[in-house]
Amino acid sequence: MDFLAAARGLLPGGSTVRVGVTGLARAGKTALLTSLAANLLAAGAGLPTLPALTARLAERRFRVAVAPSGASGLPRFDYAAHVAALAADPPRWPERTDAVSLLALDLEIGWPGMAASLPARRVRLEFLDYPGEWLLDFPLLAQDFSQWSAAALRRLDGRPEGRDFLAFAHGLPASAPPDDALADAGHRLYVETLQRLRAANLSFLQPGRFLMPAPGPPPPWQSFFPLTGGAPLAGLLRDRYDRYRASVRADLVAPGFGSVDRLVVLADLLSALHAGAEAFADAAASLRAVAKALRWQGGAPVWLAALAPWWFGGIGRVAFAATKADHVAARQRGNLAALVGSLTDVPDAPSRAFAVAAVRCTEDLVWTLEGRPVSAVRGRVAGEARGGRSYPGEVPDGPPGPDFWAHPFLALPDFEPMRLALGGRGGVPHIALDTLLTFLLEDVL
Ligand SMILES: Nc1nc2c(ncn2[C@@H]2O[C@H](COP(=O)(O)OP(=O)(O)OP(=O)(O)O)[C@@H](O)[C@H]2O)c(=O)[nH]1
Ligand SMILES: [Mg+2]
Repeated sequence: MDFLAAARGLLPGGSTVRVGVTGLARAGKTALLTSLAANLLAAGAGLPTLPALTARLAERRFRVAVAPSGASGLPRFDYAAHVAALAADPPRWPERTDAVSLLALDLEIGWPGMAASLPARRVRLEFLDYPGEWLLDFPLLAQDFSQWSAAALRRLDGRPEGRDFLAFAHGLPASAPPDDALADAGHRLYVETLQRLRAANLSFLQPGRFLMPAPGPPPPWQSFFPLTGGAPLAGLLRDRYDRYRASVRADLVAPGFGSVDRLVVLADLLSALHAGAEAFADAAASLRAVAKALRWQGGAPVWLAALAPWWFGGIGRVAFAATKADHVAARQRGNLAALVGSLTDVPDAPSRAFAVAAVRCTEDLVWTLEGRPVSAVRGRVAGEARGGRSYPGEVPDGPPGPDFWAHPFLALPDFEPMRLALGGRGGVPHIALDTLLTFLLEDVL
């Protein structure tokens, strides 16, 4: 694998490494891609923005440029707009994004020592911004309509967010006809339910495309909802569910996506801890489901690897990363990485857990609280003139037990990004992006 990757880089056209970056809405995908690009470009200009990575390169030549889009059919990641937002005065966070986009960088990596005069290797590094909601559709491929419906309805049982939808579904007579208007009405109520559950900080919400639709007008077969029993309407919903799954499968093998060689799964676990036991359990369940879908790669069900070779066939490395780690003090970040690791074990692929901050907004400080030193962070809270200190509390190093939830946990202020030098050309302050990149690209370097 290492040899092959290196050998491909010797060819005149160079090699391409494609990294999928995924995570649920607000997990931090856009911030991460923007910061990776800014810091790689700055490192290519000789600045020490990614120390762990450049240490691997020793004294070799290293150049980085944003690649031209060529004939690619995928929308481009709008790097210029995102970095301009971070570099503005006052700094702004990048806008929300949806659907898939691609960021491509061209790397030139020279040879060490005596070989330094040989032509440099060229590697195209492609990052694919992929909605995590869509990843949560993979488990549906292994569930038929009645299994999915039973599970989805069970989940809503007794929840206020699902009251209107459940009243509708339970009110349908056994003779309900396969009627478009009925299907549409139920679908609308079900989507509203999912939106309310998301607002209540839940994250294991399926089908993912109901919350993060593919671009373009919604196809009629997307209008379905979970329903048990033998009404003729259920037959129509089953057909539509099957069509939905066929489309998930087709997306997976669409040539535009090509093959993903590496995957980064981002999770905002600090917000989940902050939101409480139920939100955390749900976030943990979605991460486990994703890790489980990846586990299928090497073993059963093999059919999934055959159907979706680009996701499941060739992923060489998987990084699971807890984001926004600048909210907690240095000593807590090891625990945060351990917490992600405890939820995501992928035996068949080299995988590692990280705690990262793509855009570091704080600095560490030691604070004396009731006469005792505690490690805390300090940063500027959005809308406030002065910097504030924050002591967010202890991060557990594994799924927390009932004791943990007895105390309110973690203040998570809305920090403003630090001011950037040179309009972003000096890089973006971060935590551990260099170790993350070094893990992903070890064999390429
Ligand atoms: N403190 C801190 N906050 C961050 C960091 N990264 C992201 N955030 C916060 O999280 C928000 C969401 O980040 P995005 O990068 O837009 O997340 P996304 O996954 O692209 O979200 P969608 O485009 O909505 O799917 C940002 O607007 C920031 O408020 C970070 O490294 N540190
Ligand atoms: Mg985004």
